[in-house]
Amino acid sequence: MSSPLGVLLMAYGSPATLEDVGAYYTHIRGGRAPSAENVEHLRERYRRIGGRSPLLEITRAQAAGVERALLARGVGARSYVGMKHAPPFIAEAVAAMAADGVSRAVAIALAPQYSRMSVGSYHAAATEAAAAHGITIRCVDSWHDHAGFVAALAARLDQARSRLGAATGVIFTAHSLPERIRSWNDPYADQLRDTSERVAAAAGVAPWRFAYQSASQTGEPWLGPDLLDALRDVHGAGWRDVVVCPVGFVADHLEVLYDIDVEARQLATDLGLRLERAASLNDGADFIAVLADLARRSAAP
Ligand code: FEC
Repeated sequence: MSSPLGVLLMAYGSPATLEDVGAYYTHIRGGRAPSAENVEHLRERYRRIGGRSPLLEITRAQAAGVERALLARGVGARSYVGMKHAPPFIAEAVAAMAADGVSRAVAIALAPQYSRMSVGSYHAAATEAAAAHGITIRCVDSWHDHAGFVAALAARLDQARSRLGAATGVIFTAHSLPERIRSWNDPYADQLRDTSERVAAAAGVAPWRFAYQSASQTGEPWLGPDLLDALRDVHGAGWRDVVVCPVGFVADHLEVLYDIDVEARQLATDLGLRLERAASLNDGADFIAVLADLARRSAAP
């Protein structure tokens, strides 16, 4: 019997407990320990979302869903979850594949728009680990324009708008990155705009804007405009309600549950703006079908 196709889903990673926040933050910073004050500040954000992020659990549910969807289409597959900044790390997931006898695999970073700084580093980790185990791996580069992905986002957006009124304006968001990625001709910003345009057209939205969220304080400029400034701006322009629709994230986690649901919502309340967030794709059947399609297409000879 031929060995199953390995499907590696890769996501950012999150601390398992509040005690792990310091080590996690140090890993994100490339091994440089943050100040005790900054660790405590981050810990407080996790406390505000219930003490831990649901990211690993959701990524595991997505992986189980993809495996089932591929098997249902006659593709013998086995799925694995690897994280960038916390256990189970990408290298551990690839080692598990090798132990299971997987010789060919597809890797999908759960970040739809490509940046060398984000998706590029997932791919580097997966490729290096696969080479060490003699596994042939294909990495899916970007899927910001996948029709099923666009439709799944448009459906969540529609549901959120129906809670406010059909004429509601929308702010699409994604994680910011340092502005220096522009000097690399990085496709990230263009792909974000492209996804936003497609979702706006599919859902028949007007007016809409795009804003970045979750920028870090690293001492260098990050891509803007920031979501909080965009909220002030649309309020100034006369909007009275708004749907925030994250197009760069595919799961509930800290940046959605805190940065939008707590921080942005608080500002909206202070401004007198009604805010709804489009639900995350998580392990919704429509999104699982997208991941299965990406895996199947990339695995094709
Ligand atoms: O739920 C969770 O526990 C994980 C939430 C989480 C996600 C996420 C996604 C992205 N990040 C991206 C880039 C950066 C860059 C830095 C950076 C820093 C942090 C910190 C936390 C954090 N990120 Fe993150 N990110 C998540 C969490 N991120 C916590 C550290 C505290 C802070 O600054 O807020 C700056 C690194 C440095 O300091 O050198 C750059 C990008 C994504 C979206 C793509 C992806 O999911 O991979 C890009 C989820």
